[in-house]
Amino acid sequence: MNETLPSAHATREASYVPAQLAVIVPTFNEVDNVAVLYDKLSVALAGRAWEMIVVDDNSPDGTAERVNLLSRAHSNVRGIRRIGRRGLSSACIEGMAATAAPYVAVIDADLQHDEAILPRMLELAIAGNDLVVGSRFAGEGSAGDGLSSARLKGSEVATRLAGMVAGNRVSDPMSGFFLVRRELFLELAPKLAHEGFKILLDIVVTAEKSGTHLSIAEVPYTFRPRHAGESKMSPLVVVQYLGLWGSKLTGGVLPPTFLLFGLVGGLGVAVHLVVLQALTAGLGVGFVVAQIVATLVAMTSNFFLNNSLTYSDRKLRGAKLWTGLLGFYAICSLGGLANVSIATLVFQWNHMTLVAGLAGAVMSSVFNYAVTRAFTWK
Ligand SMILES: Nc1nc2c(ncn2[C@@H]2O[C@H](COP(=O)(O)OP(=O)(O)OP(=O)(O)O)[C@@H](O)[C@H]2O)c(=O)[nH]1
Ligand SMILES: [Mg+2]
Repeated sequence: MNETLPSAHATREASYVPAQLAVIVPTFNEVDNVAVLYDKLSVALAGRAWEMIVVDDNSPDGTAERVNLLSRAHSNVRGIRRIGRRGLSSACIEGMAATAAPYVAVIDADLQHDEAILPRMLELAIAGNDLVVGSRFAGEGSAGDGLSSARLKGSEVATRLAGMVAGNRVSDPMSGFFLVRRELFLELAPKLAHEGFKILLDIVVTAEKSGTHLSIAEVPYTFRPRHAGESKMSPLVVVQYLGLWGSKLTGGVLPPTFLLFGLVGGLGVAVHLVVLQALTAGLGVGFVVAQIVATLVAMTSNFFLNNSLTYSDRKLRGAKLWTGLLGFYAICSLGGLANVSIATLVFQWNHMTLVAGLAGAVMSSVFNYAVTRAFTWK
């Protein structure tokens, strides 16, 4: 590639030392943490060529402006500001793709991860490991006081589930603290799920699935309590994790968004039946009117749930929310037609009611998923 560069760019400027390590910091509302983290990284990585790349999803608390101030004071700080986007995994992916450093680490902004182990992690990567994981559960590592007992229990269950798809290759697959060779990351990047919170698990499973046997090292550390700001962990994040996990269980054949869309669809059936029952039995409304209202309520709740859960990374807001809802009604109505047509065809063919009904339901689910993904949450 270098041959094609104009000669002025082919050799390095005399005083310039390119970064050996890029530290990617995904942020959402971490205004009071980014400068403290930078200072701590500067101490931990003193004497090394490193850069910090903060990927901020346009946090309302002004994190990106704080990062700009840091960039004006330090040549090794850069900020990527994403507008109208949300998501931890995709932020990490975009940060990792934005550096020329041969080694890339990901660390949380809230100081829960111990930056002091980064030099050891880098040494292990330079020594030939593809992936080095900061682990709370290896050797002397511990979850310390960083997690409440309920969160610790949840984390244990999630780690065990992760082991089922990652083959127990790492003791802390839920860790958001790891270091990887940039080349390896770039190889895997097109196959990684952009949705969700758990990019490390995805990297391990995707590499194994594509036949790349990773050499993995772990460095223990003690997880600390969050420094400033609030956690973004929520029940939605847990359900999104189950979507990623289910997708990995199917060998990646079914994308996490399809599984979450299916889950929302299942809930929609329950909402429909409850509303239908309440209107007919409870309020004495006639069946046809009750069925129409129940259908509308279920479609509406499906839309808002998909917007917050399945597509939280590209959530529609403002005017787009309402045009999106109208489009969703239209697409789901077409999906209903597809359902009835396919079910009728199958019924004419084998006269088995349940099989025909199921074929229709599968048809409309796939239709609704594919078309809303292409038009509503594109
Ligand atoms: N860019 C970006 N960063 C995010 C997003 N959600 C979380 N983060 C960042 O990801 C890191 C981890 O998020 P946390 O809220 O600390 O999640 P956690 O560590 O699993 O949960 P706690 O233990 O409760 O802190 C932090 O640096 C967050 O600012 C997001 O949607 N976009
Ligand atoms: Mg945290």
